[in-house]
Amino acid sequence: MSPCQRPAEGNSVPEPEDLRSRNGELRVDLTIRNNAVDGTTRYCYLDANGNQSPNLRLKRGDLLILKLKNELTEPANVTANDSHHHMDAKSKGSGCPSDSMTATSTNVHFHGLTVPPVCHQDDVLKTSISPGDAPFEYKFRIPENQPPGLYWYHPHIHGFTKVPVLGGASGALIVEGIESANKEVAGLPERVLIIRDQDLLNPNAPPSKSEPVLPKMLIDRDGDAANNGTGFGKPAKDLSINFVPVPYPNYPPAAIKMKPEERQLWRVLNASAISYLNLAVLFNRVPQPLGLVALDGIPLNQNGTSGDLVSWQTHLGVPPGARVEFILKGPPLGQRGLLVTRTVDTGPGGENDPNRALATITSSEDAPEPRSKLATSPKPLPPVSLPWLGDVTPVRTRKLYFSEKLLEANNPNSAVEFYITVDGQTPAPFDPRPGIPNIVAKQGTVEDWIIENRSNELHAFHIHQLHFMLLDYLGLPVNEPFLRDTVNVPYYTDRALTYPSVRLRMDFRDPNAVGTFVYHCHLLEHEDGGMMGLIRVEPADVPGREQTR
Ligand SMILES: [Cu+2]
Repeated sequence: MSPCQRPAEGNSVPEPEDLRSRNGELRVDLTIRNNAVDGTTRYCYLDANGNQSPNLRLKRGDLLILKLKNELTEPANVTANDSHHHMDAKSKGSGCPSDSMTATSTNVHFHGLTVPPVCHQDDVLKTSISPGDAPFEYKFRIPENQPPGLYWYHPHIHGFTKVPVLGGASGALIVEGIESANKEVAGLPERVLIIRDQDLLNPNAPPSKSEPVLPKMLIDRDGDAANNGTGFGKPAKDLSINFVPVPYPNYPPAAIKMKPEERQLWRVLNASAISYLNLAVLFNRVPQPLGLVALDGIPLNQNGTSGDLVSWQTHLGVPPGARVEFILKGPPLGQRGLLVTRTVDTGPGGENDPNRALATITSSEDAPEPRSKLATSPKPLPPVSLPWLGDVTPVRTRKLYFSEKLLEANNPNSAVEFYITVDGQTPAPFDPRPGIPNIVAKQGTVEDWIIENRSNELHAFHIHQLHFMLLDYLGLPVNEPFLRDTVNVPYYTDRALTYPSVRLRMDFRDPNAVGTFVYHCHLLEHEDGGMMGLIRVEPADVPGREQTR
């Protein structure tokens, strides 16, 4: 029997099983498995009861003990791009330290958590678990100062990240207590929605008859449908919502039921390997207000000055890896809503992310309540102990840039290398072996980083272990009152006078960020193709010696 069963299209959106900490501890046994279906490979995390991708729910300060068993087999759809990163599988054993990074080895990255980048916690550089190994134990505490919100887990073996994530290897980790950070969500029922992408179920189908006729479909260098800039046509990947597929070409929506005009907190993770989302909820085709309260796990009022901040938007852009948490008021009785993703212009070199439906929202008095509800009268969170990042003077400014290179300059169909380069260094695909950091920072400091995009497609900058503040976007100050861990960087065209960029304030103050870890593009075929760099955060200067710097 295939272990990674999936709901049928058009099904109601199931809620992932909740695994909650008790008495300050959550013990979880997960097995990662895969199976081939129609030329693609599904992946799943299964808990001891066979639930796929359970929600891990912990409070600040709780201990997570996660034992991971690897039961992977060789996937059917390893591409050239993935296999050219094959490393010497026999050089060192598995566990950690290990450099046996193969298509069947695995590990876990806890995206967004500020836990140390060390073995058995959140290291992805030296941790590799092979099939047949004894269960590998992850064990760490959710930091007391981790903002409450939506985080997630997924494998992070360099060169082999896209295939398992595209296959469904991802799940939510929720740090409880968002209602303590923002009273506006107190008492609301909450719903965890994980949007994943996957290989097209109907790759050879013509577009739906309801769509305008487009010029010939183009294929990009990765073999996906290239961005046509129209909002229509074949997408690069299909999407699913809590594993209910919504396949091209007709996008039969999944189903969500709500009580009439009920307010709920929707916690949405874009766990796609490469697909961007631009979410909207339509009633009678009219976009409804979405009350954004948190982004990338961080409450919008994180800087402490804005009270119970709710930012009302009609659409929310969500790059791969990012999260949005928003208040939605359901449709009145008798009206039907539609959760959609609007088209994202990924650039001339990007993939096609067209308009498509994800789920219908129907209202009825007897609609079941979501399983989880936020506390009605929460205790307020203790104030953040460190000064607001926006008020701290950076010790330096660095510039990094995303770029791409055809391996054969005159052959547009040749393989592509993907780089993220510190300005002044030589562009090179990420190589984990030498272990020489591209950047050395010091704990206790903050730095400003300018991230440029010198390629003609979007990239999503992500760094492990810490969050950053978005200072400028395309040269314009935004100075957001909250932090992110993943940010879109607009694409370059040769009509532009300068390379598009974002300016970020990087926070190296937390001692948990000491160590060696990575930053990369969260479009996983770019990451696998080399768009990753290494940073070492050194311990703070010994007190009393600081003046010698
Ligand atoms: Cu990228």
